[in-house]
Amino acid sequence: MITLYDVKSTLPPSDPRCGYSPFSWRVRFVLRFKGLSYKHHFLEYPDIEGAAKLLGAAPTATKPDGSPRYTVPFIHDSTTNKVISNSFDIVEYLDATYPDTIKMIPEETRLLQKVFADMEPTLIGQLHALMGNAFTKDASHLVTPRNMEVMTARGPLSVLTEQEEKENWDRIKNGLGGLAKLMKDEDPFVMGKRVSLADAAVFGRLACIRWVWNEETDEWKGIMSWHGGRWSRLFEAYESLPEVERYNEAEIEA
Ligand SMILES: N[C@@H](CCC(=O)N[C@@H](CS)C(=O)NCC(=O)O)C(=O)O
Repeated sequence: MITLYDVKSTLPPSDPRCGYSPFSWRVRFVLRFKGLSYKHHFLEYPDIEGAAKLLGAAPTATKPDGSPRYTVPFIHDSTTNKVISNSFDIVEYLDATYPDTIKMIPEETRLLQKVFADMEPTLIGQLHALMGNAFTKDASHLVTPRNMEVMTARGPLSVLTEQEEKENWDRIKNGLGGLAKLMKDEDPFVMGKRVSLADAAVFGRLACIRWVWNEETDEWKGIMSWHGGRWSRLFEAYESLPEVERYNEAEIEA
């Protein structure tokens, strides 16, 4: 069984919106398309480094002081006893280890997938300011107090004027619109008819938006209608597949 380590939020794991990290959402998208079951384990920010070190998950970046930064997602695969961190490396590992499942980094597209995955946040537009602003208001209840403490210790959360909020949403709409323009209208996925990691990257960002702006909000309804409803079809493609996530409420509460 694969265990996926993710950031904890206050939503119960059984809530389909539960999921904080766009990078973990990439892996969840891939696991569902592959039909691989996984156990979802949630950590608060202060516990990520300890859990990663205990399992032997490698750091994925460096902090400003030069020390290693440990991040989620990382996975432990009990079948192979391997521990892998970094969403791209996890997907590459899953492709190699489960060759009978759909390849998310198709042959000879490794570099292209990597460039797309790395570029995705700038391609679509940064969510940072919008999310910070939401966390100072209606969405504050989504973040656990310990996570909030870490986030605010790193710098004050953005407070945006209505005009700035609008500009930030426009940037996201234009980013996604630019991508939509490059795709053929009839093609559901970045590579055309074939799903790949690039779609997981787009989906991950949108799933993170849906965590903060739920289905009832004008923001989410807007996104689902943008660009001919293309992004709602991406969600339908994911949601039409059988659920592969397993969670244990008792463990989550512990
Ligand atoms: N390149 C990494 C990025 C992962 C990442 O930035 N994860 C964030 C959550 S969205 C994290 O774990 N941050 C922990 C921290 O900053 O202390 C990947 O693709 O997996």
